[in-house]
Amino acid sequence: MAEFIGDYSTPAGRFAIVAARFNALVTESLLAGCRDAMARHGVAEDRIDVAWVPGSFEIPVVARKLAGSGRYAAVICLGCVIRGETSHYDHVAGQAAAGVMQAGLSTGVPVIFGILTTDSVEQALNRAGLKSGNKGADAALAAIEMVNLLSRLEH
Ligand code: INI
Repeated sequence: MAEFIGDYSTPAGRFAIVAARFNALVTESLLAGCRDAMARHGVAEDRIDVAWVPGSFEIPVVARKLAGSGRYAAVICLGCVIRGETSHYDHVAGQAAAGVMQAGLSTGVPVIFGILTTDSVEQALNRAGLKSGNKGADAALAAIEMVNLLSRLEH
């Protein structure tokens, strides 16, 4: 029986991060956490490109383009959708999630969902470097694990 698992050793290749400017106070912290985790795992800054989009709704189209370019081992998507009083949240959060999944499935490149979906600003801040860790760092680890797993599946 073969068993495959990706580890957190320094992965090969370049990485792209797609970050939303909406709720930038939160997404800039996610990006900082993501970059820090990449650096701690041996991925130098010059192996990382960052693309900024207006909001989380715009993340999938850019993630799809970058993932399909053949230039990146993984694409990491960072955003923050905070529930308001209208159904806007559901549309933005739902379509962002579906689009990120679609970008990965249609290209075969890991496209990581680092988009916070929270009920409040406090919850979002807690997940962007306060009480609940930094989901940008978690997204970096997921990307590294997936790149290493896919590499093992190929060899
Ligand atoms: N975009 C977000 O990333 N987070 C949000 O909380 C948000 N809310 O609540 O409206 C949001 N809206 C903007 C959206 O992503 C698009 O940029 C906009 O609709 C233009 O297409």
